[in-house]
Amino acid sequence: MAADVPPAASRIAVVTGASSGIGAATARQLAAAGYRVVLTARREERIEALAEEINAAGHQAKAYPLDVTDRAAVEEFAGAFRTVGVLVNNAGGALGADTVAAGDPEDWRRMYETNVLGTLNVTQALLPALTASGDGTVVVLSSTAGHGTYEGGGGYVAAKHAEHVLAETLRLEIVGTPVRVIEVAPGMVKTEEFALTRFRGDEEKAGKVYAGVAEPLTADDVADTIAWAVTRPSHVNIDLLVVRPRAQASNTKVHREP
Ligand code: 8X3
Repeated sequence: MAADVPPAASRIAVVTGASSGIGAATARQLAAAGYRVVLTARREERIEALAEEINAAGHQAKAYPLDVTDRAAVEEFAGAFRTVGVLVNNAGGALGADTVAAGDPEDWRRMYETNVLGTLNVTQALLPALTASGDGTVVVLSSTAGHGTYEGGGGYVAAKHAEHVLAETLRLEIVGTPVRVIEVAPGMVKTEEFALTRFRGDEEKAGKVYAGVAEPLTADDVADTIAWAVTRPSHVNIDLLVVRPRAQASNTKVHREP
């Protein structure tokens, strides 16, 4: 870290989609690692409760309700910070598993908006504060769906590929500034909401995603990789970290016990 970097100021970590799953787990782990965590998500009650939990554990967290697709709200949010050390772009998700032939364009649009434009909005808005910290880190939570396709991946695979490209392009463009761009691409992660949201509340379909898989990754497993990548010395840039459960060799090759 450069000598003129104010240590406290470079230790704010903003996490989007912090109301559940990987976002919530990442917020807990970054707080435990010493960051002052700012939790953002649309669901205010959830992030308020998580902030209380983190503060009660002796760490520091604040909740700020935010819809990452609302550009004006994101800009207002960003205006509250002079410097930010870490931004974790986690908000997003999948809607539907239809074929390209049958996919609903509205699902595609919403996935592009939340995953890609959400990441774009928050990253653009906080980039000055990340740069001003003298030691900033942008994390983009993409997915193995951003690195290979599968049948029924449709708009989700397309959006995650776009997020991957956003991370790669940004890294090229800001090289020479004191900001790293880290992409974390998880494979099969069993969280309370991901598959359920994708299948619009259909528990049977959601359950099938993980059927017979002994140990899908947990939100904590992924948060652990994010916290590890973020806490490397500033000159070390983990460009891309792909993490899958042992039972998953590729997007389409998963070992399932009968
Ligand atoms: C989640 C991984 O395989 O459901 O990002 O697309 S997958």
